Amino acid sequence: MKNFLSLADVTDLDALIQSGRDAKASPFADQQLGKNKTIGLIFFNSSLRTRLSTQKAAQNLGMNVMMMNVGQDSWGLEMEEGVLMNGDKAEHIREAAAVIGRYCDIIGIRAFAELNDREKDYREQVMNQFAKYARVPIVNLESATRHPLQSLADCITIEEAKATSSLIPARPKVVLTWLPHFKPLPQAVANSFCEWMNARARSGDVEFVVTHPEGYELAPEFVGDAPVIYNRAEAFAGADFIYGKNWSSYAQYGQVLTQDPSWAVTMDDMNRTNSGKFMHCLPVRRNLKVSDAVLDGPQSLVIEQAANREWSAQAVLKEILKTL
Ligand code: SN0
Repeated sequence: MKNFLSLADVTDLDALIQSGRDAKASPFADQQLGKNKTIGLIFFNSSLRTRLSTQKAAQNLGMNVMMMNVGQDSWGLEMEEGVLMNGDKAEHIREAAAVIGRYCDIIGIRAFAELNDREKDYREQVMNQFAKYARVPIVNLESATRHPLQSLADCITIEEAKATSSLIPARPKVVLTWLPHFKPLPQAVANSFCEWMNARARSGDVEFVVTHPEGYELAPEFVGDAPVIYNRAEAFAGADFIYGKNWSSYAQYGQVLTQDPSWAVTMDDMNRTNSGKFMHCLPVRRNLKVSDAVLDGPQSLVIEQAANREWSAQAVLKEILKTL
């Protein structure tokens, strides 16, 4: 694997999921692989799981880890080409990426959607500029449009649940449901989840449906062939996994169109599923998006899902290290 920017960088998804599960069973089996190799983790936005799980995964592989918060610890970075740099950004991505690439064997980058200009966000400028100028492999730690390490952890979590519960069928029904929130959030987690679940649906490993209020349609390239069911109760019926996420509108880009509290997931909703499990990438705002009872009950997989971020990062770093 040369870069890990999206699902397109994965040649064998089944093998990558298995590699994550193998890492979980035997975390230090590849300690020599990353010896004397350095990963730089560059954050333009806040992080809890991504930061800690990627650091841990790299250390499990014997790597050295460096971290930086752009803007706080470093100079503000200019991403545009050919501009007069007389604003607040003191350093250009051309130099910054090239220099970080000289210190690091792999660079992980988190740069959320700004949610002002759809064309700009969906062009993935930050990720692409790093990939262009760093000259070392780039790992997406959540970009403007995707969060593939999360999606891989979600795949691992679903396969693990299938393997450990006789109640979950071989081809479970997985439902992505929109949740209410007062703040405009990126579409990245939902986009990626669709991209990866559509692949899992094509290989016969899940049945995948999406439900959200009208106006919250995701970009067509991410929804793909997944059925979109506006009737929430209909979508939840018979579900084995409910995957909750808030996102802002793609059509009316970055807007909060409704905060309808009836879209928050409660025990009444879970009781309408097939003894379904609840998933969320975290952070989650309790009782705004999901009730305490759902998060604290046996149906919640959110902590295991977050734990699996370590193994998804380890599987990806291992694939990249093998090519260095
Ligand atoms: C981010 C998002 O993309 O939705 C990161 C998820 C991994 N989530 C948030 O920004 C939540 C912020 C909030 O105030 O609830």
